[in-house]
Amino acid sequence: MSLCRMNRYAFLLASLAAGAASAQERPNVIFLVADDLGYGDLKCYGAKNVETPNSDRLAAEGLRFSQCHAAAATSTPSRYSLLTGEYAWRKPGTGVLPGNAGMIIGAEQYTVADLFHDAGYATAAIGKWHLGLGRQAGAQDWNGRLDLTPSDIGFDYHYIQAATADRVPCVYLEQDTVANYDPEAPIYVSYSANFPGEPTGVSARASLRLDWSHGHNQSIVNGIGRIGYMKGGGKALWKDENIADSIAAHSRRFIMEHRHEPFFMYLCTNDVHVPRWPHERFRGSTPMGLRGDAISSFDWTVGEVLNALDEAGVADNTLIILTSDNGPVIDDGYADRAFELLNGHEPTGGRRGDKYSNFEGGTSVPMIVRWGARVRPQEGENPTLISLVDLFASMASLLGAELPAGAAPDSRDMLPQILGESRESRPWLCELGQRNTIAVRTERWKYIPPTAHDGRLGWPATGHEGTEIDTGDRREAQLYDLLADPGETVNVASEYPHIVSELHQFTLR
Ligand code: NG6
Ligand code: CA
Repeated sequence: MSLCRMNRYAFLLASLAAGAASAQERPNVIFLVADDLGYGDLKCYGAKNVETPNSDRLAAEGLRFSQCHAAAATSTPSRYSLLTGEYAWRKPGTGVLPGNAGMIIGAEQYTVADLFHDAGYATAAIGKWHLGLGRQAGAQDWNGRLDLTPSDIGFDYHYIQAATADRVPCVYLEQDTVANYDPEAPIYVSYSANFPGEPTGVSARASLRLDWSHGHNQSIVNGIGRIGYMKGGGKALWKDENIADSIAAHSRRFIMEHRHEPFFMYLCTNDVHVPRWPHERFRGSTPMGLRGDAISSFDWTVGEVLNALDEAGVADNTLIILTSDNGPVIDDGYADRAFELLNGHEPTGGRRGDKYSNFEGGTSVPMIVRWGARVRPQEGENPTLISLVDLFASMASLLGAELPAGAAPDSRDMLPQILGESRESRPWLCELGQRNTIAVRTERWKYIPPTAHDGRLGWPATGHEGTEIDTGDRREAQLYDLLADPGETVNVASEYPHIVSELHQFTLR
Protein backbone atom coordinates (compact mmCIF):
# COMPACT_ATOMS: atom_id res chain seq x y z
CA MET A 1 0.00 0.00 0.00
CA SER A 2 1.44 3.39 -0.91
CA LEU A 3 2.18 5.95 1.73
CA CYS A 4 -0.45 8.22 0.22
CA ARG A 5 -3.07 5.55 0.41
CA MET A 6 -2.14 4.59 3.95
CA ASN A 7 -2.47 8.17 4.94
CA ARG A 8 -5.91 8.41 3.47
CA TYR A 9 -7.03 5.82 6.02
CA ALA A 10 -5.18 7.68 8.77
CA PHE A 11 -7.01 10.80 7.68
CA LEU A 12 -10.40 9.09 7.73
CA LEU A 13 -9.76 7.68 11.17
CA ALA A 14 -8.55 11.03 12.44
CA SER A 15 -11.61 12.74 10.99
CA LEU A 16 -13.90 10.26 12.66
CA ALA A 17 -12.08 10.81 15.94
CA ALA A 18 -12.29 14.57 15.60
CA GLY A 19 -16.01 14.30 14.99
CA ALA A 20 -18.14 17.12 13.73
CA ALA A 21 -15.53 19.84 14.13
CA SER A 22 -13.45 18.73 11.16
CA ALA A 23 -16.46 18.02 8.99
CA GLN A 24 -17.01 21.74 8.49
CA GLU A 25 -13.36 22.72 8.22
CA ARG A 26 -12.93 21.84 4.62
CA PRO A 27 -12.48 25.15 2.90
CA ASN A 28 -10.75 25.43 -0.41
CA VAL A 29 -7.19 26.53 0.21
CA ILE A 30 -5.02 28.73 -1.99
CA PHE A 31 -1.37 29.46 -1.33
CA LEU A 32 -0.78 32.46 -3.57
CA VAL A 33 3.00 32.82 -3.63
CA ALA A 34 4.68 35.77 -5.30
CA ASP A 35 8.29 35.62 -6.43
CA ASP A 36 10.74 38.10 -4.88
CA LEU A 37 7.94 40.36 -3.68
CA GLY A 38 9.27 42.30 -0.70
CA TYR A 39 7.72 42.95 2.67
CA GLY A 40 7.21 46.57 1.63
CA ASP A 41 6.07 46.04 -1.98
CA LEU A 42 2.30 46.17 -1.49
CA LYS A 43 0.44 49.35 -0.71
CA CYS A 44 -1.20 47.82 2.35
CA TYR A 45 2.36 47.26 3.62
CA GLY A 46 3.35 50.87 2.97
CA ALA A 47 4.57 50.67 -0.64
CA LYS A 48 5.02 53.97 -2.44
CA ASN A 49 4.38 54.65 -6.13
CA VAL A 50 2.29 51.55 -6.83
CA GLU A 51 -1.41 50.77 -6.45
CA THR A 52 -2.23 47.25 -5.29
CA PRO A 53 -6.01 47.42 -4.78
CA ASN A 54 -6.64 43.68 -4.92
CA SER A 55 -4.03 42.73 -2.35
CA ASP A 56 -5.19 45.64 -0.22
CA ARG A 57 -8.77 44.42 -0.45
CA LEU A 58 -7.69 40.96 0.63
CA ALA A 59 -5.89 42.45 3.63
CA ALA A 60 -8.87 44.62 4.54
CA GLU A 61 -11.07 41.54 4.50
CA GLY A 62 -8.67 39.49 6.60
CA LEU A 63 -5.32 39.62 8.40
CA ARG A 64 -2.04 41.25 7.51
CA PHE A 65 1.00 39.76 9.21
CA SER A 66 4.13 41.81 9.83
CA GLN A 67 6.52 39.13 11.09
CA CYS A 68 6.10 36.32 8.61
CA HIS A 69 9.32 34.79 7.32
CA ALA A 70 10.07 32.59 4.38
CA ALA A 71 12.29 29.71 5.47
CA ALA A 72 15.03 30.88 3.09
CA ALA A 73 16.14 34.00 1.26
CA THR A 74 16.02 32.33 -2.17
CA SER A 75 13.37 30.45 -4.03
CA THR A 76 14.30 26.79 -4.17
CA PRO A 77 14.99 26.22 -0.47
CA SER A 78 12.07 28.44 0.52
CA ARG A 79 9.63 26.51 -1.66
CA TYR A 80 11.12 23.18 -0.63
CA SER A 81 10.41 24.06 3.01
CA LEU A 82 6.92 25.29 2.26
CA LEU A 83 5.90 22.13 0.43
CA THR A 84 7.66 19.58 2.67
CA GLY A 85 7.56 21.26 6.09
CA GLU A 86 11.27 20.51 6.38
CA TYR A 87 14.05 23.09 6.54
CA ALA A 88 15.96 22.86 3.28
CA TRP A 89 19.34 22.87 5.04
CA ARG A 90 18.58 19.36 6.24
CA LYS A 91 18.88 18.15 2.66
CA PRO A 92 21.93 18.74 0.45
CA GLY A 93 21.33 20.05 -3.06
CA THR A 94 18.43 22.34 -2.22
CA GLY A 95 20.07 25.64 -3.22
CA VAL A 96 18.91 27.71 -6.23
CA LEU A 97 18.50 25.11 -9.00
CA PRO A 98 19.27 25.27 -12.72
CA GLY A 99 16.42 24.57 -15.12
CA ASN A 100 17.63 21.05 -15.86
CA ALA A 101 17.93 19.91 -12.23
CA GLY A 102 16.27 16.70 -11.18
CA MET A 103 13.35 17.05 -8.81
CA ILE A 104 14.60 17.52 -5.25
CA ILE A 105 11.41 16.31 -3.58
CA GLY A 106 11.32 12.54 -3.86
CA ALA A 107 8.12 10.65 -4.66
CA GLU A 108 8.40 9.03 -1.23
CA GLN A 109 8.34 12.37 0.59
CA TYR A 110 5.06 13.48 2.08
CA THR A 111 4.13 16.96 0.88
CA VAL A 112 1.42 19.43 1.74
CA ALA A 113 -0.12 18.51 -1.63
CA ASP A 114 -0.26 14.86 -0.52
CA LEU A 115 -1.97 16.05 2.64
CA PHE A 116 -4.75 17.76 0.69
CA HIS A 117 -4.93 15.02 -1.88
CA ASP A 118 -5.37 12.40 0.83
CA ALA A 119 -8.10 14.50 2.39
CA GLY A 120 -10.04 14.26 -0.85
CA TYR A 121 -9.11 17.64 -2.30
CA ALA A 122 -8.43 18.36 -5.96
CA THR A 123 -4.88 19.73 -5.99
CA ALA A 124 -2.94 21.93 -8.42
CA ALA A 125 0.48 23.55 -8.81
CA ILE A 126 0.35 26.50 -11.19
CA GLY A 127 3.15 28.89 -12.14
CA LYS A 128 6.72 28.95 -10.98
CA TRP A 129 8.09 25.60 -9.82
CA HIS A 130 11.90 25.69 -9.36
CA LEU A 131 12.16 22.40 -7.50
CA GLY A 132 13.60 20.40 -10.37
CA LEU A 133 11.91 17.90 -12.67
CA GLY A 134 12.72 14.34 -13.62
CA ARG A 135 14.70 11.70 -11.82
CA GLN A 136 18.08 12.78 -13.05
CA ALA A 137 19.63 16.19 -13.61
CA GLY A 138 20.35 16.93 -17.25
CA ALA A 139 18.69 13.72 -18.45
CA GLN A 140 15.16 15.00 -19.03
CA ASP A 141 13.51 14.28 -22.35
CA TRP A 142 11.79 17.61 -22.93
CA ASN A 143 10.24 16.12 -26.08
CA GLY A 144 8.62 13.28 -24.24
CA ARG A 145 7.23 12.58 -20.80
CA LEU A 146 9.06 13.61 -17.67
CA ASP A 147 9.49 10.83 -15.15
CA LEU A 148 9.29 12.71 -11.83
CA THR A 149 7.01 15.73 -11.59
CA PRO A 150 4.47 17.41 -9.30
CA SER A 151 2.14 14.54 -10.27
CA ASP A 152 4.29 12.27 -8.11
CA ILE A 153 4.08 14.40 -4.98
CA GLY A 154 0.39 14.96 -4.57
CA PHE A 155 -0.60 17.40 -7.31
CA ASP A 156 -3.43 16.16 -9.55
CA TYR A 157 -2.82 18.97 -11.98
CA HIS A 158 0.16 21.12 -12.85
CA TYR A 159 0.90 23.89 -15.28
CA ILE A 160 4.33 25.17 -14.39
CA GLN A 161 7.53 26.85 -15.42
CA ALA A 162 10.39 24.42 -14.80
CA ALA A 163 12.53 26.91 -12.91
CA THR A 164 12.48 30.70 -13.25
CA ALA A 165 11.75 32.96 -16.19
CA ASP A 166 15.45 33.73 -16.45
CA ARG A 167 16.41 30.08 -16.83
CA VAL A 168 15.88 27.75 -19.75
CA PRO A 169 13.80 25.85 -20.78
CA CYS A 170 11.38 28.72 -21.47
CA VAL A 171 8.30 26.53 -21.81
CA TYR A 172 5.43 25.44 -19.57
CA LEU A 173 5.00 21.88 -18.42
CA GLU A 174 1.48 20.56 -18.16
CA GLN A 175 0.73 17.07 -16.89
CA ASP A 176 4.31 15.81 -17.35
CA THR A 177 4.89 17.10 -20.88
CA VAL A 178 5.69 20.42 -22.52
CA ALA A 179 2.48 22.39 -22.99
CA ASN A 180 1.63 23.35 -26.56
CA TYR A 181 4.50 21.17 -27.75
CA ASP A 182 5.76 21.98 -31.21
CA PRO A 183 6.96 18.85 -33.03
CA GLU A 184 8.62 21.07 -35.63
CA ALA A 185 10.94 22.50 -32.98
CA PRO A 186 12.31 19.78 -30.66
CA ILE A 187 13.72 21.11 -27.39
CA TYR A 188 17.30 20.66 -26.24
CA VAL A 189 18.68 22.06 -23.01
CA SER A 190 22.19 22.33 -21.66
CA TYR A 191 23.76 24.13 -18.75
CA SER A 192 27.29 23.48 -19.92
CA ALA A 193 27.61 24.31 -23.61
CA ASN A 194 25.83 26.30 -26.27
CA PHE A 195 24.30 24.61 -29.30
CA PRO A 196 26.33 25.30 -32.45
CA GLY A 197 25.24 28.39 -34.31
CA GLU A 198 22.81 29.65 -31.66
CA PRO A 199 23.24 33.32 -30.68
CA THR A 200 23.90 34.25 -27.05
CA GLY A 201 23.51 37.37 -24.96
CA VAL A 202 27.21 37.95 -25.49
CA SER A 203 27.47 37.28 -29.21
CA ALA A 204 24.24 39.11 -30.09
CA ARG A 205 24.02 41.61 -27.27
CA ALA A 206 22.97 44.44 -29.53
CA SER A 207 19.84 42.50 -30.53
CA LEU A 208 18.50 42.16 -26.96
CA ARG A 209 15.33 44.00 -26.05
CA LEU A 210 16.30 43.85 -22.36
CA ASP A 211 20.01 44.04 -21.67
CA TRP A 212 21.66 42.10 -18.87
CA SER A 213 23.76 43.60 -16.10
CA HIS A 214 25.09 40.39 -14.59
CA GLY A 215 24.96 36.85 -16.00
CA HIS A 216 21.81 36.17 -18.06
CA ASN A 217 23.82 36.20 -21.24
CA GLN A 218 23.55 32.65 -22.52
CA SER A 219 20.66 31.62 -24.80
CA ILE A 220 18.36 34.33 -26.12
CA VAL A 221 14.63 33.65 -25.99
CA ASN A 222 12.17 36.36 -27.05
CA GLY A 223 15.01 38.84 -27.27
CA ILE A 224 16.02 38.31 -23.63
CA GLY A 225 19.21 36.60 -22.50
CA ARG A 226 18.77 33.68 -20.08
CA ILE A 227 20.78 31.44 -17.80
CA GLY A 228 21.54 28.17 -19.62
CA TYR A 229 21.33 27.13 -23.23
CA MET A 230 18.34 25.90 -25.14
CA LYS A 231 17.44 25.18 -28.70
CA GLY A 232 14.02 24.75 -30.23
CA GLY A 233 10.69 25.17 -28.50
CA GLY A 234 8.92 26.95 -31.35
CA LYS A 235 5.27 27.54 -30.53
CA ALA A 236 5.75 26.18 -27.00
CA LEU A 237 8.07 29.01 -25.96
CA TRP A 238 6.45 31.40 -23.55
CA LYS A 239 6.17 35.08 -24.29
CA ASP A 240 7.35 36.93 -21.22
CA GLU A 241 4.65 39.59 -21.46
CA ASN A 242 1.96 36.89 -21.37
CA ILE A 243 3.20 34.80 -18.45
CA ALA A 244 0.93 36.50 -15.88
CA ASP A 245 -2.06 35.99 -18.18
CA SER A 246 -1.28 32.32 -18.74
CA ILE A 247 -0.87 31.63 -15.04
CA ALA A 248 -4.05 33.55 -14.17
CA ALA A 249 -6.07 31.82 -16.90
CA HIS A 250 -5.04 28.36 -15.73
CA SER A 251 -5.75 29.29 -12.11
CA ARG A 252 -9.18 30.59 -13.04
CA ARG A 253 -9.96 27.47 -14.96
CA PHE A 254 -8.91 25.24 -12.08
CA ILE A 255 -11.15 27.19 -9.69
CA MET A 256 -14.12 26.98 -12.05
CA GLU A 257 -13.67 23.29 -12.75
CA HIS A 258 -13.43 22.39 -9.08
CA ARG A 259 -15.93 24.77 -7.57
CA HIS A 260 -18.18 21.90 -6.46
CA GLU A 261 -15.50 20.04 -4.52
CA PRO A 262 -12.76 21.09 -2.11
CA PHE A 263 -9.59 22.18 -3.85
CA PHE A 264 -6.05 23.18 -2.97
CA MET A 265 -4.16 25.44 -5.35
CA TYR A 266 -0.47 26.23 -5.01
CA LEU A 267 -0.40 29.29 -7.26
CA CYS A 268 3.03 30.77 -7.82
CA THR A 269 3.35 33.91 -9.87
CA ASN A 270 6.32 34.72 -12.06
CA ASP A 271 5.99 38.35 -10.94
CA VAL A 272 8.10 40.06 -9.72
CA HIS A 273 11.12 37.91 -10.59
CA VAL A 274 13.53 38.91 -13.35
CA PRO A 275 13.36 39.30 -16.26
CA ARG A 276 10.60 41.75 -15.44
CA TRP A 277 8.67 42.08 -18.66
CA PRO A 278 5.04 42.74 -17.75
CA HIS A 279 2.30 42.99 -20.34
CA GLU A 280 1.96 46.28 -22.14
CA ARG A 281 -1.23 47.12 -20.24
CA PHE A 282 0.81 47.40 -17.02
CA ARG A 283 3.57 49.45 -18.59
CA GLY A 284 3.79 52.91 -17.11
CA SER A 285 1.28 52.06 -14.38
CA THR A 286 3.96 53.14 -11.87
CA PRO A 287 6.83 55.61 -12.02
CA MET A 288 9.13 52.73 -11.11
CA GLY A 289 9.58 51.17 -14.51
CA LEU A 290 9.55 47.43 -15.08
CA ARG A 291 9.85 46.36 -11.44
CA GLY A 292 6.99 48.58 -10.31
CA ASP A 293 4.86 47.57 -13.29
CA ALA A 294 5.51 43.92 -12.45
CA ILE A 295 4.02 44.60 -8.99
CA SER A 296 0.91 45.96 -10.75
CA SER A 297 0.83 42.77 -12.80
CA PHE A 298 1.12 40.66 -9.64
CA ASP A 299 -1.76 42.54 -8.06
CA TRP A 300 -3.84 42.04 -11.19
CA THR A 301 -3.33 38.29 -10.78
CA VAL A 302 -4.59 38.55 -7.20
CA GLY A 303 -7.67 40.30 -8.60
CA GLU A 304 -8.21 37.56 -11.16
CA VAL A 305 -8.20 34.94 -8.42
CA LEU A 306 -10.58 36.95 -6.23
CA ASN A 307 -12.94 37.49 -9.16
CA ALA A 308 -12.85 33.82 -10.10
CA LEU A 309 -13.72 32.85 -6.52
CA ASP A 310 -16.61 35.30 -6.55
CA GLU A 311 -17.85 34.07 -9.90
CA ALA A 312 -17.57 30.46 -8.77
CA GLY A 313 -19.52 31.34 -5.63
CA VAL A 314 -16.82 29.91 -3.36
CA ALA A 315 -15.12 33.03 -2.02
CA ASP A 316 -16.53 32.67 1.49
CA ASN A 317 -15.38 29.11 1.80
CA THR A 318 -11.85 29.64 0.50
CA LEU A 319 -8.87 30.23 2.74
CA ILE A 320 -6.33 32.34 0.86
CA ILE A 321 -2.81 32.83 2.11
CA LEU A 322 -0.94 35.40 0.03
CA THR A 323 2.81 35.55 0.54
CA SER A 324 6.18 35.59 -1.23
CA ASP A 325 9.03 33.09 -1.52
CA ASN A 326 11.77 35.45 -0.35
CA GLY A 327 12.61 39.11 0.07
CA PRO A 328 12.97 41.61 -2.75
CA VAL A 329 15.97 42.39 -4.92
CA ILE A 330 16.36 45.55 -6.90
CA ASP A 331 18.98 44.71 -9.54
CA ASP A 332 18.96 40.95 -10.08
CA GLY A 333 21.02 40.87 -13.24
CA TYR A 334 19.05 42.75 -15.93
CA ALA A 335 19.46 46.40 -16.84
CA ASP A 336 15.84 47.27 -16.04
CA ARG A 337 16.70 50.47 -14.13
CA ALA A 338 14.89 49.23 -11.05
CA PHE A 339 17.29 51.05 -8.77
CA GLU A 340 17.22 54.37 -10.60
CA LEU A 341 13.43 54.42 -10.66
CA LEU A 342 12.61 53.53 -7.06
CA ASN A 343 11.55 57.12 -6.42
CA GLY A 344 11.63 56.63 -2.68
CA HIS A 345 9.97 53.20 -2.63
CA GLU A 346 11.51 50.73 -0.18
CA PRO A 347 10.91 47.13 -1.28
CA THR A 348 11.86 45.69 2.12
CA GLY A 349 9.80 48.27 3.97
CA GLY A 350 13.02 49.60 5.45
CA ARG A 351 14.30 46.28 6.77
CA ARG A 352 17.99 45.61 6.24
CA GLY A 353 19.22 43.37 3.42
CA ASP A 354 17.50 42.01 0.33
CA LYS A 355 16.79 38.61 -1.19
CA TYR A 356 19.82 36.34 -0.54
CA SER A 357 20.45 37.97 2.83
CA ASN A 358 20.42 36.73 6.41
CA PHE A 359 19.38 40.23 7.43
CA GLU A 360 15.64 40.59 7.92
CA GLY A 361 14.89 41.89 4.42
CA GLY A 362 16.01 38.54 2.98
CA THR A 363 13.17 36.49 4.42
CA SER A 364 10.60 39.05 5.59
CA VAL A 365 7.59 38.55 3.39
CA PRO A 366 4.01 39.77 3.33
CA MET A 367 1.41 37.33 4.58
CA ILE A 368 -2.25 38.10 4.09
CA VAL A 369 -4.93 35.65 5.19
CA ARG A 370 -8.61 35.74 4.25
CA TRP A 371 -11.31 33.18 4.82
CA GLY A 372 -14.83 34.60 4.55
CA ALA A 373 -16.54 34.96 7.91
CA ARG A 374 -14.28 32.35 9.49
CA VAL A 375 -11.40 34.81 9.83
CA ARG A 376 -12.51 38.05 11.41
CA PRO A 377 -10.80 41.01 9.78
CA GLN A 378 -8.29 42.77 12.01
CA GLU A 379 -7.26 46.38 11.64
CA GLY A 380 -3.57 47.12 11.36
CA GLU A 381 -0.80 44.61 11.38
CA ASN A 382 -0.70 41.30 13.16
CA PRO A 383 2.79 40.98 14.70
CA THR A 384 2.80 37.22 15.33
CA LEU A 385 6.16 35.67 14.43
CA ILE A 386 5.53 32.82 12.00
CA SER A 387 7.43 30.91 9.32
CA LEU A 388 6.12 29.65 6.00
CA VAL A 389 7.46 26.23 7.02
CA ASP A 390 4.52 26.23 9.45
CA LEU A 391 1.84 26.20 6.79
CA PHE A 392 2.08 22.41 6.40
CA ALA A 393 1.35 21.40 10.02
CA SER A 394 -1.24 24.17 10.25
CA MET A 395 -3.08 22.79 7.23
CA ALA A 396 -2.95 19.28 8.73
CA SER A 397 -4.55 20.76 11.82
CA LEU A 398 -7.18 22.50 9.70
CA LEU A 399 -8.10 19.21 8.07
CA GLY A 400 -7.93 17.25 11.29
CA ALA A 401 -5.43 14.97 9.58
CA GLU A 402 -2.66 13.06 11.25
CA LEU A 403 0.70 13.26 9.52
CA PRO A 404 2.67 10.12 8.76
CA ALA A 405 5.68 9.59 11.02
CA GLY A 406 8.57 11.85 10.02
CA ALA A 407 6.52 14.15 7.77
CA ALA A 408 6.96 17.93 8.02
CA PRO A 409 9.54 17.71 10.82
CA ASP A 410 10.12 21.45 11.15
CA SER A 411 6.55 22.60 10.75
CA ARG A 412 4.56 23.82 13.77
CA ASP A 413 0.83 23.95 14.01
CA MET A 414 0.15 27.69 13.92
CA LEU A 415 -3.47 27.37 12.77
CA PRO A 416 -4.95 29.51 15.57
CA GLN A 417 -2.42 32.22 14.70
CA ILE A 418 -3.12 31.96 10.97
CA LEU A 419 -6.83 32.32 11.65
CA GLY A 420 -6.26 35.29 13.94
CA GLU A 421 -7.42 33.48 17.08
CA SER A 422 -4.06 33.65 18.83
CA ARG A 423 -1.08 35.96 18.67
CA GLU A 424 1.38 33.63 20.30
CA SER A 425 4.59 33.85 18.32
CA ARG A 426 6.69 30.92 17.27
CA PRO A 427 9.40 30.70 19.96
CA TRP A 428 12.15 30.77 17.32
CA LEU A 429 12.58 30.22 13.60
CA CYS A 430 15.39 29.72 11.10
CA GLU A 431 16.21 32.01 8.18
CA LEU A 432 18.49 30.43 5.58
CA GLY A 433 20.68 32.83 3.58
CA GLN A 434 22.13 32.45 0.10
CA ARG A 435 25.43 31.22 1.50
CA ASN A 436 23.66 28.56 3.53
CA THR A 437 24.08 30.37 6.82
CA ILE A 438 21.26 29.67 9.25
CA ALA A 439 20.17 32.78 11.15
CA VAL A 440 17.76 32.53 14.05
CA ARG A 441 14.89 34.82 14.99
CA THR A 442 12.90 35.15 18.15
CA GLU A 443 10.42 37.93 18.85
CA ARG A 444 13.20 40.06 20.25
CA TRP A 445 16.47 38.73 18.90
CA LYS A 446 18.17 38.07 15.62
CA TYR A 447 21.29 35.93 15.63
CA ILE A 448 23.58 35.33 12.66
CA PRO A 449 26.37 32.85 13.40
CA PRO A 450 29.94 33.64 12.39
CA THR A 451 30.95 32.34 8.97
CA ALA A 452 34.15 31.93 6.98
CA HIS A 453 33.33 34.75 4.54
CA ASP A 454 32.01 38.25 4.49
CA GLY A 455 28.72 39.14 2.91
CA ARG A 456 29.44 40.65 -0.48
CA LEU A 457 28.25 38.57 -3.40
CA GLY A 458 29.90 40.91 -5.86
CA TRP A 459 27.00 41.95 -8.03
CA PRO A 460 25.20 43.76 -9.52
CA ALA A 461 27.39 45.68 -11.86
CA THR A 462 25.31 48.83 -11.86
CA GLY A 463 27.99 50.81 -10.12
CA HIS A 464 25.48 52.25 -7.67
CA GLU A 465 26.79 52.47 -4.19
CA GLY A 466 24.65 50.51 -1.77
CA THR A 467 23.16 48.17 -4.32
CA GLU A 468 25.61 45.32 -3.88
CA ILE A 469 24.09 42.16 -2.55
CA ASP A 470 25.06 41.69 1.12
CA THR A 471 24.24 38.22 2.43
CA GLY A 472 24.79 39.37 5.99
CA ASP A 473 27.63 36.90 6.51
CA ARG A 474 30.39 38.13 8.79
CA ARG A 475 33.38 36.50 10.42
CA GLU A 476 32.09 37.42 13.85
CA ALA A 477 28.82 36.45 15.52
CA GLN A 478 26.04 38.99 15.15
CA LEU A 479 23.20 39.61 17.53
CA TYR A 480 20.61 42.33 17.05
CA ASP A 481 17.98 43.47 19.50
CA LEU A 482 15.13 43.97 17.06
CA LEU A 483 12.84 45.64 19.57
CA ALA A 484 15.36 48.42 20.09
CA ASP A 485 17.05 48.20 16.70
CA PRO A 486 14.76 46.82 13.97
CA GLY A 487 17.24 47.93 11.29
CA GLU A 488 19.95 45.56 12.59
CA THR A 489 22.55 48.29 12.90
CA VAL A 490 24.21 47.62 16.27
CA ASN A 491 25.78 44.23 16.91
CA VAL A 492 25.25 43.46 20.60
CA ALA A 493 26.66 39.91 20.57
CA SER A 494 29.40 40.72 23.07
CA GLU A 495 26.89 42.15 25.55
CA TYR A 496 24.64 39.10 25.58
CA PRO A 497 26.85 35.99 25.39
CA HIS A 498 24.17 33.80 26.98
CA ILE A 499 21.64 34.74 24.26
CA VAL A 500 24.27 34.03 21.61
CA SER A 501 24.97 30.57 22.96
CA GLU A 502 21.30 29.82 23.44
CA LEU A 503 20.44 30.76 19.86
CA HIS A 504 23.58 29.22 18.40
CA GLN A 505 22.28 25.72 19.19
CA PHE A 506 19.48 26.18 16.64
CA THR A 507 22.03 26.79 13.89
CA LEU A 508 23.67 23.40 14.37
CA ARG A 509 22.77 20.93 11.68
C1 NG6 B 1 20.68 34.10 -9.38
C2 NG6 B 1 20.36 34.95 -10.58
C3 NG6 B 1 19.13 35.75 -10.28
C4 NG6 B 1 18.00 34.85 -9.86
C5 NG6 B 1 18.43 33.98 -8.70
C6 NG6 B 1 17.40 32.99 -8.26
C7 NG6 B 1 22.29 35.81 -11.84
C8 NG6 B 1 23.32 36.87 -11.90
N1 NG6 B 1 21.46 35.89 -10.83
O1 NG6 B 1 21.77 33.29 -9.66
O2 NG6 B 1 18.76 36.53 -11.38
O3 NG6 B 1 17.58 34.04 -10.92
O4 NG6 B 1 19.59 33.26 -9.04
O5 NG6 B 1 16.27 33.65 -7.83
O6 NG6 B 1 22.25 34.94 -12.67
S1 NG6 B 1 15.18 32.84 -7.07
O7 NG6 B 1 14.22 33.83 -6.62
O8 NG6 B 1 14.60 31.93 -8.00
O9 NG6 B 1 15.84 32.19 -5.95
CA1 CA C 1 12.28 34.09 -5.42
